[in-house]
Amino acid sequence: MIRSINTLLVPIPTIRAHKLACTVMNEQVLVLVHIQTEDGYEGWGEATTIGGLSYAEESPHSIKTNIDTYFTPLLLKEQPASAAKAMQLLNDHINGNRFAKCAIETALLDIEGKRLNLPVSELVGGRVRDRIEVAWTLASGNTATDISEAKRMIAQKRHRIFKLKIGSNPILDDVAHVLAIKQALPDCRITVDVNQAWTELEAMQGISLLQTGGVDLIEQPISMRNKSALKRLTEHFDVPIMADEIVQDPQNAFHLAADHCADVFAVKINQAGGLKAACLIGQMAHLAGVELYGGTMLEGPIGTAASAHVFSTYPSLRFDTELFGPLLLTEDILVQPLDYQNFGLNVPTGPGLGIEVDSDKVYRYAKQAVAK
Ligand code: MUC
Ligand code: MG
Repeated sequence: MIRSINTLLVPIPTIRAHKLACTVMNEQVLVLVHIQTEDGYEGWGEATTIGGLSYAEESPHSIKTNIDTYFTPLLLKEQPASAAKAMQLLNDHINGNRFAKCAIETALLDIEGKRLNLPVSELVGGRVRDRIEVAWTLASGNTATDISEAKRMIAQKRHRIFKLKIGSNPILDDVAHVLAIKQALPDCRITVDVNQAWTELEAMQGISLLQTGGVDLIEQPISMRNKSALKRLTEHFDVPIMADEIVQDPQNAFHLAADHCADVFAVKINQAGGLKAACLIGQMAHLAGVELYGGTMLEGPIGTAASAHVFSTYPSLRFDTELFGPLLLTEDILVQPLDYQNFGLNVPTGPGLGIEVDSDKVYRYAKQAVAK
């Protein structure tokens, strides 16, 4: 029986300003869900998004309000006996709110895994890899700073794949920035993420220049509302085009995969509406011949661990992952940090998510944020 569900907003400063086309982040507000059961188990989930409402339609505050007002009373009243039954109940009674649903499912799977003494990866399909490679996003806004940051990451064996955030400057300026970085790091895979900022015509110009300059992957160049243009770009260019914001729930992902609207899907557990939904998207994409990339909403360690469990089950992860969220934050909330080594992350092996949350610290930070 579920005894309590607490939703906490935990703001943590980033190590530097993180500049995207849609926002500049100086802190990340982690949305954490803590579920406790009558028989003494506890589970944690996370529903973090980016830049308030600038990235997605759920904000940290809407997620907390909706969980507290609608999800929690429903779950406490119905007492679903498993994470699967809980998700069926939530999907029957609550429209949308995929981020909030993901946090609840994560916490319930964490409990289920602890109860069964199995890692979450085994509950959502079974892991086929224990380690995943992790890209880093260069988003300081300055070319020279980005190059020295990348060189530091390579020297520390932290990252050797880099993603650049573009779209907020004139196209030729952005292209010059990217190509300067590609030339400085010729052996590294370089992705650009435009976060929907270009029109189709701008994308034709921008991608053509980036392709000639040897850029390896182009992420969500145009609006998520323009599926047919994404398909046209995918067909037109040799450089792989990756869908991100447009990949939402499994049903929409099914149509995108069947129509081959992109060469690669960036899958995010929150955007998918949960861990099993993200697994389903990965399996469908694979069957349709779409390559996979493990995306992040810049979650802290709870969402990152949950994502790692999911991506560990993908039959192929050709474009690796970007599960670096915890490394962008100035504070950790785990007793033992996640195990980043040798350009990757080792997927936790313990029961549930395989992590121990420092709950005193988390509750203290959440309280301090309310008092401000
Ligand atoms: C996005 O659009 O992919 C992921 C990495 C990063 O820096 O921003 C996010 C969001
Ligand atoms: Mg993206």
